[in-house]
Amino acid sequence: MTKSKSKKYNQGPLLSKINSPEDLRKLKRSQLPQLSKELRQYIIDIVSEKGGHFGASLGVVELTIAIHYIFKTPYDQLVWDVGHQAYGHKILTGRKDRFPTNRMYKGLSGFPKRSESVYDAFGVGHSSTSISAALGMSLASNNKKSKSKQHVAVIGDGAMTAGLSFEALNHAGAENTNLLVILNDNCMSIDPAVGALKEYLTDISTSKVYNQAKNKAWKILGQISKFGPNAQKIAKKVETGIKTTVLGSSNYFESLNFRYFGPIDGHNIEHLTQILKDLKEIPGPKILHCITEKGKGYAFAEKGDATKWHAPGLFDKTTGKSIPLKEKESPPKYQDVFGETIIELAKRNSNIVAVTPAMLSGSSLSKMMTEIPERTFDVGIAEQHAVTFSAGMATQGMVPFCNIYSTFLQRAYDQVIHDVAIQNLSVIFCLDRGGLVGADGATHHGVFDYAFLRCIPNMIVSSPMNEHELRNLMYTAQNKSHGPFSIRYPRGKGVKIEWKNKFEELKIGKGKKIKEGHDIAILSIGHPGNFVIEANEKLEKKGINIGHYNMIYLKPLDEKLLHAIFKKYNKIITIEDGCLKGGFGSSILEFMSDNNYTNQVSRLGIPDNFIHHGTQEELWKECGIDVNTIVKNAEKMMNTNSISKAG
Ligand SMILES: Cc1ncc(C[n+]2csc(CCOP(=O)(O)OP(=O)(O)O)c2C)c(N)n1
Repeated sequence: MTKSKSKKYNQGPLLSKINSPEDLRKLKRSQLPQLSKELRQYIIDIVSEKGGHFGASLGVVELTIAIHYIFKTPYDQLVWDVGHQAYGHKILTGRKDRFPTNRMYKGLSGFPKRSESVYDAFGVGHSSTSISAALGMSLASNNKKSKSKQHVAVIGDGAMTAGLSFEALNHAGAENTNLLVILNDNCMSIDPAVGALKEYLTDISTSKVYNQAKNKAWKILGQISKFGPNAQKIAKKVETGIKTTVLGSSNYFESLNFRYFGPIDGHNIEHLTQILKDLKEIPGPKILHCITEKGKGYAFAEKGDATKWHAPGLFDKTTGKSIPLKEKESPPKYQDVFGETIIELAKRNSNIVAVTPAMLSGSSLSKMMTEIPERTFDVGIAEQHAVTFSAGMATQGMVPFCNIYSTFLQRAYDQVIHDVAIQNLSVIFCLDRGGLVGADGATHHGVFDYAFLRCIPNMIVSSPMNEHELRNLMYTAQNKSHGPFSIRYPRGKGVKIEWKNKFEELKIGKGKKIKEGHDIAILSIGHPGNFVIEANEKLEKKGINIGHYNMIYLKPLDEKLLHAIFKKYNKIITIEDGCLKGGFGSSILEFMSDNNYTNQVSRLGIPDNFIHHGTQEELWKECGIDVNTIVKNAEKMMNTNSISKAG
């Protein structure tokens, strides 16, 4: 881990003395509000200058302090869901001085990571895993007779909507373990929360009758820890009181056999610590419903657009204004080209619908939601459902564009095969954030999709090299029924300022010659084709003449073009921003073997290990798919005759 060479950030009188939760537990309870202020300010100071997730961590400052104050972490296990809200946790658990390196190359990870700290009980990044993981830990503790060990899962109302969370609640309710689920309810996912559970949570939080009864109940509960051995009996009585007087069997969590407590103000730290202390004495699965506010304590975030403050980029903390990157006129982001193009296509083709699992703004579908809401579906954090729902739509002749980040599609693999591909349904998968995504790191890189999609029968697998090709692929995919069709594009900007071309059909399975050459043929798929164009300029100066072929379709491959290439060039380089094992380069080796070619092939792509975080440029370099590595590889190849393989 690198230490930040940059400035020292003010830690405040209490925070400066805290290097572990042990230190925190030495504070008086009356000092915790002051510590909350200092922790919050430390997060604001650093995230405004270094970037990262913001609103979610500010919203759980009190919760974070209260949990570490009351529970004996790391003996007691604390599992964060998604983990984007765990900055306060990182700062309190020995990573305060390294926090300015958060999300930087070789710096702290932006998410909890077991290899980083014993306090990170479970590695995260994808949502809705916390209850399953904490339940697994709690049943393991039962087996090991560690009855006193506590297990706490902190999960947002957005993450609670996923099927995985429900599966875990369903299992946990039937087990007698020390499991506390803290529902951090801020009514927001990245975009406003959606679905019936949200309505339910709002009802329960605003019901007057319920809240009056709850307040009485809490008064009694506040006494529980003083009752010693009788605590359990008394808790049961209180619980029964709440159930029978107010909730009946209608409480969702109660009906799954959880003891439900709350809703409480998740920013009242004195109350929080008291309640957590009481809940520690109550055995079995419990849920504490906390109401919090995303961005709490930073006025601009509290008043502003919570979606923007989820991960606002760099900003001036005194004015709340974004700090724009110093750039001349630059090409648009691929995601925005997708967002504009789908509206254009949907206006021409009334069967087009857009589906997103909780990434409305991240996928640039917000504009379509405003303009054509009846054909735009945010289904919540539910990738499996998004795919099968799209399949259902397709059976009725709709043309679903199911937009899922490559990394999150991993969740819905069986749905892609079983619900879409086997039935050869025309679902168009737009896979955003393909390739190395940068600062979010290993949990978020979209590097496996080529390999896991190309082995599925009926599936068309494509990737555009630039904005025009993205538009043309989207146009081609919806023009007629092709069965499942994936279009995969990267995070960030494309290469064309004039991005809005006239639509043109890209014949399925047809690649493009970018440049004819004679020394080496470089075959690219997707955005890295642009690195090849840059590399070519350098190689020309070195007297190496390459041919460059942009395959566009990884499946079906343009075999006619490949035969021509394999006959003409002895030396071939493949490049992809996907995993080397089983991806584009592998498909070229298969073609070569199937057709008895013996050309020299070198494959550039993501090696067989998990790539951590950094800028995209740093990671492209680390993986050897950047311009310089292409140049070096070509030079090396010119000097060798044997078959070489990278990775
Ligand atoms: C499987 C999966 N899908 C999508 C995401 C992207 N994502 C990150 S945070 C987030 C919202 C989470 O909302 P919530 O659980 O309510 O937490 P909050 O940010 O409101 O604290 C989403 C959709 C993800 N991390 N994992």
